[in-house]
Order: sequence, then structure tokens, then C-alpha cells
Amino acid sequence: MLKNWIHRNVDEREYLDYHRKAVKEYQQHWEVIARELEWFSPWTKVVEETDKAHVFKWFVGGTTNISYLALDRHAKTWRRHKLAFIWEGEPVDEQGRPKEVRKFTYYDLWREVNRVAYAMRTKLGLKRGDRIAIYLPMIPELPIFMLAAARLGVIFTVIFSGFTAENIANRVNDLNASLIVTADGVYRRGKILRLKEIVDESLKFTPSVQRVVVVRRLGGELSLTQRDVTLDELLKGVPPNTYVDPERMESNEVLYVLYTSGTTGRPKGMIHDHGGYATLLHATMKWVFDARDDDVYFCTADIGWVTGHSYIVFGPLIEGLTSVMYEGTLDFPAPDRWWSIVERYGVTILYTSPTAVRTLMKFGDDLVKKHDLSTLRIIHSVGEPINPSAWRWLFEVVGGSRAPVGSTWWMTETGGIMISYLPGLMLVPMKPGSNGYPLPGIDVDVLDESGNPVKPGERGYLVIRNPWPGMPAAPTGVWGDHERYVKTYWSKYKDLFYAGDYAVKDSDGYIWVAGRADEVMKVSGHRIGTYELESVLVAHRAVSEAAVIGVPDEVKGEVPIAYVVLKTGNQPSEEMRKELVDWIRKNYGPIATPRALFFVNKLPKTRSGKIMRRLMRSVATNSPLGDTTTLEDASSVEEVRTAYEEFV
Ligand code: 6R9
Repeated sequence: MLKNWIHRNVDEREYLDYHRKAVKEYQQHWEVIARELEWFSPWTKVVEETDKAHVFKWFVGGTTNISYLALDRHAKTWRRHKLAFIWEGEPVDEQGRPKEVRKFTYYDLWREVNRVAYAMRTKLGLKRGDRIAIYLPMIPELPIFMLAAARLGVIFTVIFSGFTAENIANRVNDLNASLIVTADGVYRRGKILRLKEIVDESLKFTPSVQRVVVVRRLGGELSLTQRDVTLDELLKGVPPNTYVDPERMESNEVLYVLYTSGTTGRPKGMIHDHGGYATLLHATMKWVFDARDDDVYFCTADIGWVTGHSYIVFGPLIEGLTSVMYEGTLDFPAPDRWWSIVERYGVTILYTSPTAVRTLMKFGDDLVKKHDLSTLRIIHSVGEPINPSAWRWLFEVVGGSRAPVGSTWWMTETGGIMISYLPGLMLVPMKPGSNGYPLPGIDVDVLDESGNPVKPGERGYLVIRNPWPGMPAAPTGVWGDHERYVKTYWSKYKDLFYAGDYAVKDSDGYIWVAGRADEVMKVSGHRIGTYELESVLVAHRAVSEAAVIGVPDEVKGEVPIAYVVLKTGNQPSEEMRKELVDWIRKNYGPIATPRALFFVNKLPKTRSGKIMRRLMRSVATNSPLGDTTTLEDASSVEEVRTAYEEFV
């Protein structure tokens, strides 16, 4: 029988020993952790594969509700008066202090979520199984709506507030959502972004949407139609002591769907559930962040991405932590915004990204040293590999050489952290840039093309061998498309989850994830498919064909560059270039702004007509072309080369 390891500190030997056991007896391992949560009724089976291949159910038959785990559980105890969220808005006063700070105790948050859930049910008629989209910026109403929906068993998808009308429409239509929650706008770098207007534009293409709820972040004029209702209006007459019984959700019922980019096609809606997902978050909050009651936790991500879902909203709340949330950007009003937040609230745990670190490093150490960051005790990064200089800067300058700095590997699909140093369980010597060992119970391997483990130190493909709670959930893994789920993750290798990343396992067993092995970019940590940008480009009236590749960038990690073939009758020009760059900004979002856009007569293609992005990337990174036997026309590569060389 495996012991309960969740609160124990162990040494490396014990850990590896346990790891070996936990991989084999993973069912027991996860069961012990799941028992630490609260269940309305127990499960009858720990895990089973459903009739849909590679879709597993965890804690089958057990009932719970993640909103209950995140709120009610704490509202019943002394934590009711503990702060759940400290939120600060972007605008500052003359002294540079935030004009608006909102603080929510667990009791406040629980109350607010109950009121919103009540209004959603009684005034909007939403019930278990219905679908809604949430297009909100980083304001407290975002987690409130996520938790209220979860409480009712209403399935939600959060759409990153930097996305455009087209992105909203695609997601809303895929989910067939009946409601969008948005805000009048948000402050960003001293400017105002009007989100409601973007939603209005998307509504032309979203026949399923019946109502729009508008949160008033800015105030002032707002044009509303019959379809719209403000949150204030919605909550009118809903008493402060309203209580809504959380739905008894079977562990595997859908909590949310989050869209993420892949190699081809539109973003896939990854499904996460209540029970298994909560279990993974609980384990990782304990082990990776060593979450304790006196911590102040700050995850710098946006809730619109999976990191924010798991590690701003659900994970920290399940642990009863106090966390900081902010509106705006890291560099406004000055590039010490984060350091002033750490100082202002005494942040002890920082979860951030390599791209942000590289941005902030450029402003020098003085901006950091101006602030008292001595409270920091644990630092982690996520989103892309961390380069040694960024690691060193986080460790020495930010953490004062006191706090361990880790790089947690995971992805939207995994639901939570899979590979990481575990300061809350054991601490092995850290190697800057490495992710460390996989979590206990997670069986990670690095394979060559034919499925054999590569030698230590050699590069291969990252796979996960056994199921884990938090994995893409029932009924279909990918919303409405089980086939795509199987094809994307379970087809490269038989019965193994293929992550799409390159990785190295070194002779000590440490994992070093090197980056995507497919046509997916990580631009400032944001996951963008090259295919998606190509689709946006070819939708332009003047574009006949387009190819997009990611090239290395010192700060952003990777940035897109685009090659465009124009339709006859259109001439390459500076105006056309600008127009197409703006087109991408407007139809995908500013995060995907290409660094360069080139006009060519022909794209390098295989004889069967597939664009050879690999060759284009070789040109852009000045590396050998490799095998070109399938190339249809060698002059196309030369054209790409000339265009690129003229640019650099
Ligand atoms: C959480 C998140 C997933 C992709 C993943 C990999 C990259 C994330 C990383 C990392 C190296 C780390 N990635 N964390 N690479 N070291 N610590 O980022 O989810 O947006 O779905 O992206 O991000 O390439 O495949 P998501």
C-alpha cells in the first residue's frame, strides 16, 4: 500500500524509489491525493477507459463540484476571513499607487459567486450542461463567472481578451454557446480597450448567442440592445445572502473547454472535468509551489490561457491561498509594476514566464533592487524553455539567490504541471534550464521516430506513458471531435500520449524540454499555430498563398514571419505589406504580429504540394537545408533566401 506522500518531505533516493512505485501503482497514488479533497459521494472506480479510445474517466461515480472545493470548503472554516484575491487595477495616482484595489475574502468571493450563479439560473435560465463563453479581461468578475458557471454545471469557455471578433465567433460556434459574458472595456498601457464592441462584431457570426452580459469596468456611455444586460442589472434584487446549492457533478462531467492551437485546422477545444482536474491541481499546488496558509501567491499569467485557469483560479483557491491578480501589463506605468506588487503585498510565491523575464531584464537590475523582494521563497516559470541567462537573473536578482527557480513543463492538454522541481516534496540540485523530474505518478519518456527511448543526452519526442487525472476529459477529449483527439495525441505512437515537444533526458534523469516539434509557435509564451495565421492571410482578397514560420527571438522566444504569394493583378508594395500585417492584427490579434512579411512568386513545396516550412526555417536560422529531394522547385528556396537576406 502506498503511503500518503503529499505532505512529506523526502530525499532524492526515497523520491525516486517512490516515483518508480507510483508509476506502476498510479491508480493508488492518485487515489490517495483525491481523498484529500471533499466528495459528496465516493467513487466506485479510480480510472477506466471509456468506449471512446484514449478517453479515460477518473474517480468514476464520485461526485463533487470544483466551485465547492474552491470556495465552500474554505467559507466553512477560519479561512472565511482570509483573503482569496487581492486585485489591483491599472490606473495609478500621483504617487504611482493603484487607484483601485479590490480585496475578496473567501467569504466575499463565495457570496458573490452564489449571487451570480443565482442570477444566471433564475434570470438567464442557464442550467447544467448549457454552454457559455466568457470574454473578460483580468478583473475579479472573470474568476467569479468561471466559478458561478462551475457551480451550476454550466460549461464555459474563456476567450483571451486580446483575441478578435473572428476568434470569438469560431469558439462560440464550436461550443454552440448561448451566452457571452464580456465587459465594456479594460485599461491597458494607459489606453482603453473596448471589448463590448468586439463582441458586438462577433455576434454577426454567432447565431447561437441569445444574451450578452456586460460587466461595467469603465463606466460612462454604453449602447445596449435588447440582447444585452449589465451585471448590475442582473444582480438587482439578488440578496447578499443568496445561496445556490452546488450541482453534484460526477467527477468526469465537463467543467470547461479551452481552445488551443495545433498543427492544422482551427484551435481544438480541450475538455477538462471537475474531479480529476481538481486532484492534479491539488497535488501540484502542494508539491510544485509548496502552498501554505501564510503564502501570498502571484501568478503573472492571463486567465485567458490555461496557466491562468489552473494556477490563478482553480489551483490556488482549492488550496485556500491568497493570490494577487492585476489589470494591465508588466511595464505600465513603469517596468517595475510586478516588483512593486511583490513588495506591496509581500508575495512569497511567484509564477511567471521566460519571455516576461527577458523583457524585464532589459530594464536593468536597479528597477528590481529598488523594491524589497525578500518575501519571495519560491519562483517558477512556464510557457517555453527558460534560457540560462533568464534563469540566473530570476534566481540572483529577483530571488536574491534564496528562492529555488524552476521551469514547470505542461500544456493546455495536460490540465496541470507534469514535469517540475518539487520544493514541496523534495529538492534536488537544480540545473538552470532543466524542468527536473516528472511528477510522481507521471511516466514521461523521450523517444526516437520509431518509438525507442533515445540515449541520455539525445534529443527525441516527449511522451507520457500512463493516464493521469487532469488529462483531456470525457466525453471526447477534444470538444465534439474524438477523432481529432486520437489523431493528434495518440497516433504517432501506439498507446502513448504524444505532446508535440522535443526533449532530452540527461544521464541523471532530468528532463529538458526544448520546444515544439510541430508547426506550433510559442510567441511570448502564447501558443499560435502557423496554420491559423496562414488561414487569416489567405482570407485577404489579394493573397493567393501564404506560409508562416516561427523564428527565434531574443525576448519573445519566437516570432512569426510570413511569406505571401499575391493573386495576379496585385503588386507587392510597402502599403500592401502594411495592410497584410494589420490584417493579421485585426483578424487574429496583436500577439501574432509578424516580424516580417515577404512577397515571393512561389513557396517551397513538395511534389505533392505540401509547403516545406522546414526549409524556410532553415533559411531563416541559417542552418543546413537537409534533405531536399522532395522539393518541387529549387528556385523557390532561393527566392525565400534572397527575401530573407535582404531583410536581415
Ligand atoms: C502551460 C502552457 C504548451 C507548450 C508545450 C511546450 C511549451 C510550456 C514549458 C514549455 C519548455 C517549459 N512549454 N512550459 N517548454 N519548458 N517549462 O504553456 O500551455 O499554451 O498549451 O503550451 O508550451 O512547447 O508544448 P500551452
